[in-house]
Amino acid sequence: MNDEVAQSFDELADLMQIAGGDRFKIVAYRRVGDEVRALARDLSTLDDEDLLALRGVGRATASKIREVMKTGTMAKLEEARAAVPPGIREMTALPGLGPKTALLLHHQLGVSNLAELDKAIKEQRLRAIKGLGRKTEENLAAALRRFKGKQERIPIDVALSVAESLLEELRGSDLVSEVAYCGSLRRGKETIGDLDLLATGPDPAAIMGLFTGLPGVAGVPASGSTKSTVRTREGLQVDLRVVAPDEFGSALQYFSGSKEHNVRIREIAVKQGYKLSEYGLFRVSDNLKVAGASEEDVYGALGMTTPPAPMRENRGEVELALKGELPELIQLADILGDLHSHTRYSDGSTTVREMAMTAMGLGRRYLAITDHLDAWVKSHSPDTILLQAGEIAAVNEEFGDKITVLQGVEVDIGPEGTLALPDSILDSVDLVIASIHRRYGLDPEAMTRRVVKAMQHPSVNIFGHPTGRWLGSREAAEFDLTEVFAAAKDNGVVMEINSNPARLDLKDDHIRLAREFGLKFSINTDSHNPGHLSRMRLGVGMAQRGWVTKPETINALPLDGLRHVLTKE
Ligand code: DGT
Ligand code: CA
Ligand code: CA
Ligand code: ZN
Repeated sequence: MNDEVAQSFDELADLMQIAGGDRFKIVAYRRVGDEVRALARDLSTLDDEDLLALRGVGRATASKIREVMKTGTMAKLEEARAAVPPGIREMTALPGLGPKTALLLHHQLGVSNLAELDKAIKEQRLRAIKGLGRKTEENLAAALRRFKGKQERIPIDVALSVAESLLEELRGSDLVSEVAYCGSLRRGKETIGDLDLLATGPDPAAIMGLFTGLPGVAGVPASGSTKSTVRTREGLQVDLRVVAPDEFGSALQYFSGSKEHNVRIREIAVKQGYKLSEYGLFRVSDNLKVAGASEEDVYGALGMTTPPAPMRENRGEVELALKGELPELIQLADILGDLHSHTRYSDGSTTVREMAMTAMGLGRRYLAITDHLDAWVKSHSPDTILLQAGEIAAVNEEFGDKITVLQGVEVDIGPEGTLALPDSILDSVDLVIASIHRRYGLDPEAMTRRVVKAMQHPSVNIFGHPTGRWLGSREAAEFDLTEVFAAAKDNGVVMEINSNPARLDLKDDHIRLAREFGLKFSINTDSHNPGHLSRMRLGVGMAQRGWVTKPETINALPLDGLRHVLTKE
């Protein structure tokens, strides 16, 4: 609460400064901001007398503080927001560009948004202004480059945690009756362009005030009475729309996308004599609204079951929904264990016991430790495997009724398709993941031969992070997926869906192809520390985008069923 109030006063002071308001008031508001921020107690615990005792707080200011606490904004702030062009406010979100400079640029160069600022910098027009100079121009150019870089697509894990903290703030307010995220995040895409939030509540303008003033907000490119756009500290752009309760479902449907899915659904609506928009499903003949409050109502009125959001890419889900034959997708709650993790025996951060305790806390019934043991075995001795087996046995002794730790290895597939550990070791462990970690760039034929050969090794259970893609830095390796999937099927090798947000490998299209071959999947976290163990949901999201069901997921099996799969009959 204190932060929110302090920020409102900071923003008010910034805006008044841009607009050329009373200097004494501006200084006074800044002081109130500082005072409130420095307060040890939460504002909500202060009575009027306490408030008035704060330095620089008189009756008028005290009532402004109360106003922000009650509504999330204040009339004076809204007035100031309306008086300053949104582009100028956006400019002040740029590090190193305060209201004074923004105003100077506006008056001297006619620059009134970031795009115009970019142009002015490129034309070297800033350095000519008295009080700015070449150095400031260069600094702002650098800040702008960083800022633009941040506007690129954001990894899903970052977007998800931003969305969750925004949702928590909004849910915590009496102003908000219902709030949800939609767009590509709800569909579980691996990267997110911008975040789309949807809310309902009796006073939309007050929700907007609350939203644009949230602590994580670094800039407000646009704000209106039912739609605002903010930029968070992480550089993520977030749209919030407030709709009426009887539009929440149709708006959720619309803004969840994908666009391609929506186009199909709207065609179906038209064929049936309806018109579908974010405001609801309307009968064309008399404009009667037939659905809108929930997504199920909308799809139901069109004679369809509701496709889970990750399926909504117009890849055949519409036809299945019309027939009522949508698959039951794997859910996070179905996952019983995790089959890929690392400890100090290779590049993990901690011990078998620590990893097991965290996995147990997440409700996992089994955890495979799959260290890269080739280096150990080379530099120490094959006894390493026994040493680790002993450690695992002790942990199983301690926690055995709650979680079972399996001993596995993640073995490197060499350029020729041979495995980097002796057969005696591969034979002795519970499970073998074979992965490529080096030499991704072989020509596609050589890559295919390499992978197929590895699949044929009788000890290999799982093909780890199959294509080796690393989002933003390494493309998927090129090989013939159909040949590899066929070989995996012949040899009982399971495909990994790796939950590392930089990998998410296999990806949706490849998963769907693998499913056509009848392959099974293991959704793994590839954890290198205990914190990684909770990224399972990212892998489950990717599995859902590939339409994976529970029977296709080996780590949804109880332990004895899993062991059966691992022994390959
Ligand atoms: P992103 O933000 O690039 O990761 O992807 P989305 O899917 O979140 O796309 P976004 O934010 O542009 O729009 C959110 C949803 O709103 C989108 O999935 C479908 C809907 N939408 C937006 N523009 C259009 C449009 O022109 N036509 C239709 N049918 N739907 C749209
Ligand atoms: Ca979006
Ligand atoms: Ca959007
Ligand atoms: Zn690994």
